[in-house]
Amino acid sequence: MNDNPVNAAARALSEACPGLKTSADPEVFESHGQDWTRFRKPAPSLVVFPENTEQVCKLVEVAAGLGVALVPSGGRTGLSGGAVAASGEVVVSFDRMRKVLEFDEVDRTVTVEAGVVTATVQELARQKGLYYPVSFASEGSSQVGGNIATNAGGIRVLKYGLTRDRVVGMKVVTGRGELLDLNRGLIKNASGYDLRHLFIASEGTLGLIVEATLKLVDPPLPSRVLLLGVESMDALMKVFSALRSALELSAFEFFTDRALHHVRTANNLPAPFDTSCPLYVIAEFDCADDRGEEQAMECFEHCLEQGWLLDGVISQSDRQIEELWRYREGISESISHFPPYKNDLSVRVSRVPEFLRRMNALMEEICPDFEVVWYGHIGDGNLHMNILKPAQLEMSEFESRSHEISEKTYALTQEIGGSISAEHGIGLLKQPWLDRSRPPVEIELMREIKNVFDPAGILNPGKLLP
Ligand code: 2HG
Ligand code: ZN
Repeated sequence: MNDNPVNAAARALSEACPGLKTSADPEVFESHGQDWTRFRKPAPSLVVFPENTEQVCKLVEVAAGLGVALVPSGGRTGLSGGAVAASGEVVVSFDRMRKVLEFDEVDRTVTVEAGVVTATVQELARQKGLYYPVSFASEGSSQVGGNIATNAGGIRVLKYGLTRDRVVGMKVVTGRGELLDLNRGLIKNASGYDLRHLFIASEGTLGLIVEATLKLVDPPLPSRVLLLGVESMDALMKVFSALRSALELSAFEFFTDRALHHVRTANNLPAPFDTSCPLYVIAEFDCADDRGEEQAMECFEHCLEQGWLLDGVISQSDRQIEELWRYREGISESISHFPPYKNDLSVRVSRVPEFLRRMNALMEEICPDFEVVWYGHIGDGNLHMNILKPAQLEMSEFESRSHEISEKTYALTQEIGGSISAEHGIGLLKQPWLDRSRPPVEIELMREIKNVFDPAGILNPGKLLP
């Protein structure tokens, strides 16, 4: 470690926390100093690996005293730079806090440390005959603490809600080093401000989540998946209404022909059916018996007759369900090498067609030379817009063009009453545009809240808030 002031502070921090595992290995800096975004070079001064809550409390207390900035780090699958340490911060990894602490059969809850991987919670629920419904492509490496810090969504929000809806208890260490034990697994708790919800989606700026109690649900009924091709957004919304009234939908996702092209090329997948369509829908629904399938087929026929559908398939087995989902779940990875400039936009579901129509016109006007790939959780009004970097364009030039595009995209999103982040968070990358989603009075209140919980300003500085 060079002896500049940042490194000296990191060393002082490590000396004041005996027993705390640390690493100054450049490879660990590279792996733990960033998330899945590739727009900032990782440059932490130290990576620390606490093993229990006491160590986290001590660490925060010492860091606050020394004025050392901490960047909490989970599975590092974030897409907004929320876990990037690019300015000599100390990264706090939860990789060594992976204990499943308790399963309560009566409460139907599981209590885990922050570093437990999402898929582990899903598997544990399954073993207990229950279900943890938060599901997304990075569930195999994302961690519970990170899910809570960003209020992770995914593909089953339509039926089961967001991570926020699963958290019934949480232990968190504030920027003052105090340990809060919030809500304690209660269903009803009308005793004033529910601080738990302040920490959900706070992106590590108010406290470090060390433990969570998550509510599980009944196991889902057997399901079926429809992969459908449609001509237009208006037709897609009509199909959504029809399916929603006839079936118990657990997911309703969309992607464009460009997205299909990339996911097929990257994974060598066959065309899902003969007809080429501009837009595709993947809908999953509960289907306990033959009657469920009949209802789905009747609805499918009705949509075809109305001219809303161009083509489609229905899964015939669990294996085919997995195969059909690959067309949607593999998209993000299939374009990651470009790299893409990501946008995670949300509008009210009723305004999706207008938004997409106006966005497409805007992209045509301001960046006809860029390939724009759309997909997302359209049943929740959440659209992922990925702008792909042309191979010959320098990264810096691509970033500055993407910023210009963001200005216009977010102005339109604001006009439509939407949000510039639906489920990926604001982080470092979207921070300059927070005021496109939140009015000045709210940002000021957020800043005051930040000061209450983190008066020394050491928790994930530069993220979320200006
Ligand atoms: C998804 O829904 C993820 O696939 C990633 O949220 C979105 O790649 C993206 O932009
Ligand atoms: Zn998503």
